[in-house]
Amino acid sequence: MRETSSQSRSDLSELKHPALAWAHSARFLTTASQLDQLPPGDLGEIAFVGRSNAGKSTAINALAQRRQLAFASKTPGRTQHINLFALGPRDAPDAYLADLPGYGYATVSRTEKVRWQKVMADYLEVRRNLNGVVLLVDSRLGLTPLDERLLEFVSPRINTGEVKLLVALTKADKLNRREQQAALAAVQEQLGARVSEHADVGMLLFSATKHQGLSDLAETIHGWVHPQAKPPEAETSTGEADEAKDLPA
Ligand SMILES: Nc1nc2c(ncn2[C@@H]2O[C@H](COP(=O)(O)OP(=O)(O)OP(=O)(O)O)[C@@H](O)[C@H]2O)c(=O)[nH]1
Ligand SMILES: [Mg+2]
Repeated sequence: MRETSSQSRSDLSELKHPALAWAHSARFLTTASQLDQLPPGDLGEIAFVGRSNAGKSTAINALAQRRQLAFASKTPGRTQHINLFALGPRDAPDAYLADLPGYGYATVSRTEKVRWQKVMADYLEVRRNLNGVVLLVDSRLGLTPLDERLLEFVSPRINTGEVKLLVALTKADKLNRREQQAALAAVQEQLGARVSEHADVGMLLFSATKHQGLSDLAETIHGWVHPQAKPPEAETSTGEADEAKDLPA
């Protein structure tokens, strides 16, 4: 398991970070309340999953550099559908990004919860073009039993290496340095018990407000869908961790 440890405010210039420029191309494609409404899986797909309020939509907005591309809200449970975004050149998209509904939202009815759990489990198990999962976890809460349950759904595919996993510890701006390190260590220990040697699993601290971890997040997901691409060059000179380099070709 790797930790992507760039914690300083990154130099976010697109020239230095082709993966960020790619992430900025994200645009809304479609929304689906059932799996059969999703477009055929012709392109690699990256799913953003996590508890309600963990910061999924905010992270997508930060990647896209758009305030309201994905609907972020103070009211948990706002993302009720699978929202799909396209990435890459306008005339030749090369990946999909999926914002999945958050779980653990208390006031949703039991019937709704069960229905959504089924949709999520099915999505994670059967969506063939799924390349990677970004699991967003509030850094103040760590991995909760619901997150572990979600990992159970997808871990068979993670353990064969078919699907990659990145755990992003969100809202890191709310923690001091020592608390951030403790949060990373706790999640690392919990994940360690779950993943096989074939799994491609990473984790990073993330703050949408401070842009912490943003370029590393972009580079990781870019590497998942462009495994053959050369890692972006310039950031080696900034001394930042280069997640994409570590990925298998
Ligand atoms: N301080 C801080 N607040 C954040 C950060 N990311 C998200 N938030 C806040 O957390 C709240 C929830 O964020 P969302 O992005 O809507 O969460 P979500 O995971 O999409 O939630 P659902 O759609 O309900 O599943 C919002 O008020 C955001 O402004 C962060 O990095 N730092
Ligand atoms: Mg959301």
